[in-house]
Amino acid sequence: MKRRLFLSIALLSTLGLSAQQPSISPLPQQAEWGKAAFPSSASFLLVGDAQADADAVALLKEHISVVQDKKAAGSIRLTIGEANDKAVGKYKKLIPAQPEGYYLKVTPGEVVIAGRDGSGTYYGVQTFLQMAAQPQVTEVEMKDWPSVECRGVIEGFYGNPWSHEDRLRQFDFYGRQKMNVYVYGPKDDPYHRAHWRDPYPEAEANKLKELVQAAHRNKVQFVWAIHPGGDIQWNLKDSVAVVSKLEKMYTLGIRTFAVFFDDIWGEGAKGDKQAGLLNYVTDEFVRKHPDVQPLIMCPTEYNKGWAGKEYLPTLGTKMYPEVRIMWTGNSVVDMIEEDDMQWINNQIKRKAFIWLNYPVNDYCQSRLLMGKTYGNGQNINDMVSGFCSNPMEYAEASKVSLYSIADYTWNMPQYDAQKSWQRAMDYLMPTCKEAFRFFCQNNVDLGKTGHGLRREGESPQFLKSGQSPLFDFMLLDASADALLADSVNHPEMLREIGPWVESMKLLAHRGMQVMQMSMALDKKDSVAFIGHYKAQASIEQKQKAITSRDFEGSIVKAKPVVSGDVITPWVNETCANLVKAYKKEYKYGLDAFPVQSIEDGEYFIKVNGEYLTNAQAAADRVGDYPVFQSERDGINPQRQQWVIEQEPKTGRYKITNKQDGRYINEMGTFWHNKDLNPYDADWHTFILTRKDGRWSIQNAGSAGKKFWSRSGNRLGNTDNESFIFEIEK
Ligand code: LOG
Repeated sequence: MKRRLFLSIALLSTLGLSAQQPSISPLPQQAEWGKAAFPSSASFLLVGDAQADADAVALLKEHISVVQDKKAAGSIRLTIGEANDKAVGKYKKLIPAQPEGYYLKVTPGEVVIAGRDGSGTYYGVQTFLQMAAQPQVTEVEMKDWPSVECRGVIEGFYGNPWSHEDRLRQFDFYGRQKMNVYVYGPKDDPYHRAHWRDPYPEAEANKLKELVQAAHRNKVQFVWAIHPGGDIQWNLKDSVAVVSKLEKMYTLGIRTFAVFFDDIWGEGAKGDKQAGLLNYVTDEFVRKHPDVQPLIMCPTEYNKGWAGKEYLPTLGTKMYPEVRIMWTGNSVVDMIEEDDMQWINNQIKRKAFIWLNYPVNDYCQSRLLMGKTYGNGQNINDMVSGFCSNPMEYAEASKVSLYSIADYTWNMPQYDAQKSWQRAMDYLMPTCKEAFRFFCQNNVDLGKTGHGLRREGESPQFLKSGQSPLFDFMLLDASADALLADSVNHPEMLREIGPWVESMKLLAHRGMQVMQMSMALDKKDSVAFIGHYKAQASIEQKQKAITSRDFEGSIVKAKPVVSGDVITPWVNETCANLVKAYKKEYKYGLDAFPVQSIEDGEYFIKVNGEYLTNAQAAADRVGDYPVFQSERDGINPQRQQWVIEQEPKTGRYKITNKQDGRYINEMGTFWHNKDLNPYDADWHTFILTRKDGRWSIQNAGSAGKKFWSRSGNRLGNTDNESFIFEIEK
């Protein structure tokens, strides 16, 4: 076969007729393509279908036309089955040895789909169906198998859990993309975490049961996780409570379970106790059900940054070796590389099960992470026991990255992040490709966050065309319109990204107004300048009013930001600079601009005559706080001097200490560590209001709306506005 195919490829290419090689995703491990074999409208005579994996056969029959009569003219023989089935006996040696592998052969008169096991056959069918989606099915001999044993998704974020329909759509998608694990652990499902001891109410239990069946139909293991660490007591009663909850979940059809201890402290965080519980559950539950898989656990010290000396080795030595241990990498949000795997595997004496915190956006909710999935090592497949991605609460939008997670975990050595990203976008929005790609390119970076991950390449087109930015704004506007119009074809996607699309449109309009401000200033037309300034301000108001997930009971209501790394700051800064330039030359219309309540400068901040003082100056320290002191500091007066300046981006005020430049955060604490906790205008800025000669200082932006108070000898927070601060030169 091989030689014949080779010959025909050579012949075809000399004739210039080489057949279109279908693009299969995930990329198969080995494939030799030939010429067109038969039209995909062909009908098939099935052989072996009675013994073969039932899900695989059902899937196949859903998509192809089948004839019963052996002699039906023109039909193609399709042989299907697993390694030990008689029907595929002839091909047994050709089937890859790896679990879930398959052998697929297409010739003009025949198709063979032979799996190592049921999943293998199922994946062979998935590949064949991708080939049959082209007008012609192409000749091929293929051997394919996964690089990573457990590949998939962990619904493990804070915020609105996915809906039932979201999950059903996910499972179909995982089946098609050959992902085989879904871990259920939404932080805000009360029966997973806060009320882990309680059983699900009947209606919810029934829905879960339906989900489990849908997952299994798609060859996806449904893993249910319990998160007991917040209030667990290390006694028999609570160990029994865990087991009996798992027993209940078992009756819903679940066969793989996980126990999470992330984001807790105190008693629940003890490694030896956790290991003891996992061993107990293994003895009393897992080993009593032959069809239950070994447990998966998420440790408390789940990344290197948080790992002390004892905790992980304790798990490594005390917990049964079959228990799989999750790991997020060198930090909470990190991409995974070979050295990192060596380190953790050595600590825990087993292969870590990766919990990749990407594209999860629960800690940067204003951004959608639609960019390329890159940065994971391509040689770690044998060092992991699983690789799962924690996505966004936006299920459909997450598929851009999840598609690549599937590509990466199925065929790790040949993973191409850029190509995979492009295929993902086109696959998800086939009727609106250009606009969707453009949208994704403009929603890439996370901005500065406590976790530090950044994503490169946002808005690559911006200001690069050599044309006026007006051109970029027109493109943003037109793409937004195209996407909104496409909501008929992709209602789920548009429901999720809609607020960002709207925001993108308004950003474009605002950008256009700012361009006109600039032109008005050039022409010295103050009336036009003020007109466009007001227009952009009112668009900005509209933009700020957009809220995602604005429904009753919503756990997270996000304020969308588009191109938060490139275009949004450009528009803000350009606008602020134009206003500054205008103010220098013109008097007309000045009251259109926000009033600056206090001039930029250096001030003393006092309460009852006592000075707010930076007591232990040190530019690189975080976590200490300024205190009130009755004496003026005659030696280092800068310790009591505060630089107050208006942030052009937000119009609010930044407060830093003159001595060491550290800023005060919303808790009245110094927080300045350029690497970990960079200053962020959206977080650590304040609103200053004056009444009767004294000031109130209010948190703003993401820090909420509390007012500063005095609490003992330091700053505190209160809900009530009080004008207690004296701010003086
Ligand atoms: C949580 C996770 C959350 C993620 C990103 C783990 C193991 N736990 O910091 O639920 O979605 O980070 O915010 C986490 O990652 N804690």
